Amino acid sequence: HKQPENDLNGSSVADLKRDFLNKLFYVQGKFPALASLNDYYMALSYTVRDRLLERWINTAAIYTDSGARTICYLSAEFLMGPQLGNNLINLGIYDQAQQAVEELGLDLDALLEQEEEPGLGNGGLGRLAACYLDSMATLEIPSIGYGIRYEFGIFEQDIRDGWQVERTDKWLRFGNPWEISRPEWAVEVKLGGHVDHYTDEQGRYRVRWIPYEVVKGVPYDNPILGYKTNTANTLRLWTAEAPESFDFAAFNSGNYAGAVHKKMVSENVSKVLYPNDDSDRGKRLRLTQQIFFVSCSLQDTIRIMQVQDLPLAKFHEKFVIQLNDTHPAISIAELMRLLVDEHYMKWDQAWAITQRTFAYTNHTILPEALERWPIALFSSLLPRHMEIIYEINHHFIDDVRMKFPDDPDRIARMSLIDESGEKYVRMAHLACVGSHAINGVAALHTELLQQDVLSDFYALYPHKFSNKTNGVTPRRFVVLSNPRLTDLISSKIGNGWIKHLDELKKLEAYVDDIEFQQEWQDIKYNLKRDLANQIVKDYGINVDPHSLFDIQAKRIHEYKRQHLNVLHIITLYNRIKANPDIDITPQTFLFGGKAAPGYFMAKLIIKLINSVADVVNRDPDVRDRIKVVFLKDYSVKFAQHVYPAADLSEQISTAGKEASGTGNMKFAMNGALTIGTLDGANIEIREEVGAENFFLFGLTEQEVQKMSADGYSPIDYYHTNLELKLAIDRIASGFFSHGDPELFKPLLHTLFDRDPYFLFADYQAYIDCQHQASLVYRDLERWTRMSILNVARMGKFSSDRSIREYCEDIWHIKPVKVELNT
Ligand code: 26R
Repeated sequence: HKQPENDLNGSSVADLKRDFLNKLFYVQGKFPALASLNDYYMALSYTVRDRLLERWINTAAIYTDSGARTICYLSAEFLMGPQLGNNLINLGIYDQAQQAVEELGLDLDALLEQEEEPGLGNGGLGRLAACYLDSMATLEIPSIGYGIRYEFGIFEQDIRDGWQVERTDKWLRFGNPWEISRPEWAVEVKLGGHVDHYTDEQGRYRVRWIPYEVVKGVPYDNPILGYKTNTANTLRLWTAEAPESFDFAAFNSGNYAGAVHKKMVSENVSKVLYPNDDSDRGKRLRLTQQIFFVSCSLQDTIRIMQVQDLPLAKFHEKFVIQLNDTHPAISIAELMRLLVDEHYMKWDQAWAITQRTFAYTNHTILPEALERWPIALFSSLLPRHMEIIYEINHHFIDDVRMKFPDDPDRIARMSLIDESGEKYVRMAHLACVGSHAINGVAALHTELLQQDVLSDFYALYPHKFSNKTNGVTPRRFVVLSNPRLTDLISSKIGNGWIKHLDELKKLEAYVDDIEFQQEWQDIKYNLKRDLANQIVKDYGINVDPHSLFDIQAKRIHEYKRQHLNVLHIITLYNRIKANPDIDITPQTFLFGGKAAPGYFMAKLIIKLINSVADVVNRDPDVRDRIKVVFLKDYSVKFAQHVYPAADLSEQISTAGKEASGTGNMKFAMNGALTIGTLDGANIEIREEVGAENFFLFGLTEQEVQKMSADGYSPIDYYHTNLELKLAIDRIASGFFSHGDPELFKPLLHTLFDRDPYFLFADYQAYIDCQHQASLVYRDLERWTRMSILNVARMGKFSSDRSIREYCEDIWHIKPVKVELNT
């Protein structure tokens, strides 16, 4: 598979310059005087794409020729972030490209800023999928990511009068240079209608699903380049289109023509990403999206088997399919349907294959985020899948009965169908029954799955459970985001750490080196100054780069407790008002994150942050000692400027609620210290960096449980803690809302009434811990040593480590080397 003779592969500055100008002329159709920044961005992107195509094509060829075992990562979300910079890094041509564009009078940073990122995800789960693709390619693991090519990704966030306002994300507006469509591999997906059970001419029992409508799925392929390897895997995203013609013959009886004569609304299916990450019960279009991308992807895997001449009986040997939460869990019924109905496999054999194929990752134990679909909706959209799920359930309940005789309560609890009131399909139960592996995303989270949310399944299938603590890719979140820190680290310990993050340990040798500490501080200071400059530009607010940059950046959620952070800020403010000459460490509080458009309380928290910011930033008594800024439209692209500039990373969720967190890792890898609870991966981060290098506070998960059980009374804290009372009263009085005491009432009411996330219970511990952090920050040398040690000890949290664990314990896949033949 030799590349055609040409010079599109050169990585010298001269080659890049020449091809860049070629792309500008022949692809963008512009000469330099007329070219826009976007034309330049496109020209450079196409130049880079040429340079990865040989790897991409060779990788596909080698996988095909070798029939390599492949992991399919099924995810409704892939939050990829901008591609150009990452591809330059992974190709190892970043510096040459920088020089090439510079010699043409352009600035690489400006071109990188031009890219509209594909925001095809909400937050943690979607970004984790993207980090895992990077690690799988870097580790040379044959893999395909399967998802949806949403025409509109996560909404853009604007702030008006302190409130979040959503705008449509038209990320495809100026074209996407990274994707290649593959219309020849389009497939059709059936929806609605009814099911016929009949006997064919040979007297065989057959099932025929006559749909109400059919949607066509067209794949768009995106290259996923490994870091300095020849491997380029594929992210295959499906777009929904109306089928040109309907294949009536396939349903082989003229009677059904009327049933499919419906006007198609097909394109709607992949139109927009659902921006909820809490709950969206019973949205028909959301279930349609799930079956759409799942069916397209499974049909695609069957096509691949056929191309490689493999019998379907070996499906589970060729493929392992990882379910990124339950959003693709309908796969289990869909694979059964394809094998049994369309390929006439016997049920038991199909079921054995299905169970061996799937593995399920759970990402949340918040009850409201556990997916369940009303039976009526489910069977009207997926009548055949409903039948299959009943059949699976029937077999499953027999198994449970065998192992636990005379235990009807257990059967009711475990059934795939919730029959306690309105009937629902429980997607997590389907995922557990249909998979051979089930994992949580941090040690505590897995523990809670086993002891609590999925305890019945743990009792039945203990061997299926394991923990896979999340990780993040150091390529994007250190090398690309923080080149200055990268250079300093590499100047001391070489650059092996970029692929083997444990090597960061070698930095510990320099922790007492005064010169190294100084360079470390200078870099952090410069990064903070850059962010400060951006903040003046965007918001007209001056923040002091010498102040402690305290950052909370993540989706807005009550369980993540951005409002606890606000209570601390108000407390500092109150102290200043009571004693304007008080000696406090100057501190800059930065927030970033989106609220689900329908999540009123989250939106009110954004309004509160902005309202407090308005007052604090303008009050002359404060004398600029504390500043508060809400950074709008937080995205992967912007995050890359935020993590490097942080001193203190806020990871303050109620213990037991945050499955893992991954932002916590990205901050720490960039030298931020963490203030956090014993929740999710915080626990493991603290274990790695050492308790003395971590600001810990708050109730443990067990204490939270106990308090809940014993009856928690938030109001008692309000009445006994004067500073807490003052902070709350400030809000309640209307001080931050132009005298309106009504505005924040719903928020305060939840706190007084139930405080489901234990803000009041954790308030004092948080205030004390913040105080401790602010004192340490005054000793800059001590802080710097802690910062260095945090980075040196973050090796565990590379997504490479996570992927190695998945490969060894769940997927049983080994690397496949790709050679280039030019
Ligand atoms: C059901 C639907 C509305 C929905 C629920 C939840 C859609 C999306 C979500 C997002 C959840 C599952 C999510 O992003 N979870 C996060 O996964 C990260 C990666 O594992 C964790 O780090 C993080 O703690 C967890 O909240």
